[in-house]
Amino acid sequence: MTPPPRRRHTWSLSHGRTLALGERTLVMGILNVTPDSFSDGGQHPDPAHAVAAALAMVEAGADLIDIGGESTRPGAAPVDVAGERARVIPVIAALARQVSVPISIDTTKALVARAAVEAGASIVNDISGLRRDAALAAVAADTGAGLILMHMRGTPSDMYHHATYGDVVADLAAELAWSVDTALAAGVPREALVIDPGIGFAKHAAQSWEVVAHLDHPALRQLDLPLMVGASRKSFLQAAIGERPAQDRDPASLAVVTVAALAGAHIVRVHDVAASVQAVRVADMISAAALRRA
Ligand code: PMM
Repeated sequence: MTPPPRRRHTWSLSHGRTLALGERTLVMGILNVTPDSFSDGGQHPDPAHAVAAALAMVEAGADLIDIGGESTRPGAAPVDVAGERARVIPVIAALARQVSVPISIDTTKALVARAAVEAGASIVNDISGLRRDAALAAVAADTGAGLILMHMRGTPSDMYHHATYGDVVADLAAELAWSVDTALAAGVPREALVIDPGIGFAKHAAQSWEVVAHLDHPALRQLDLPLMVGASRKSFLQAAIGERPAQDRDPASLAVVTVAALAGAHIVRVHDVAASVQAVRVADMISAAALRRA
């Protein structure tokens, strides 16, 4: 087994920061401050509780923290700008004062993204790949924030109606290319961009497995951008391990983290940070050993 050599990038973030990508696999810890996320909703009754959870993830080795205030669970109640801001901004502001790792805001709304960057976030994570709110690209352009462009179709409530593909990875790469072009046209520098195939979003389980199996697909590599992969606790894992509640899917999530790191992912987005840090260190060792012999 010879993993593909991972391309190195310098990720340009707001507040004058940069992050080296590709030297080792980075771990992004997930902090959902929602009452109803499928994997960890309702865990943080107040901002102090959420901040403590984020600090524990940093202590466990998280390289980044991703904070979200709107559940992406199909059928979840929508939250308006004011409601989403009220959930995430106090947590971001408090956390930014206490940690040096970059904070990312998981939102599709430009107004939430701008407030989050002003409060100290340096990355915007848009699961819609600029399809929900065109103004979000301008926030990244104006503030210099890093911008994660994830692939999905439709909205979380109707996305499975759109899950028809020829070659799922080639198709999602072509649609990510649209997101990339849209970001560049709005003035976001290429160095600010990271792409994400959006496992589980507008993809049935078999399609998500196909994405996991082909993260090194030429169509994705041709985009020549850093790759982030998020499979943690997602329902497609149940095709392998049987029906289990989300919080019991961490061992399966870890197996995908390892595969993604070996396939060249630059960042993995996870709930179980401590275990994932060990898994990516193992994968990085294997990659380095394989490349020495290649
Ligand atoms: N998955 C969820 C939410 N946001 N963002 C990116 N970039 N990639 C993902 O795979 C992704 C995401 C799903 O919900 P969760 O926060 O409960 O894992």
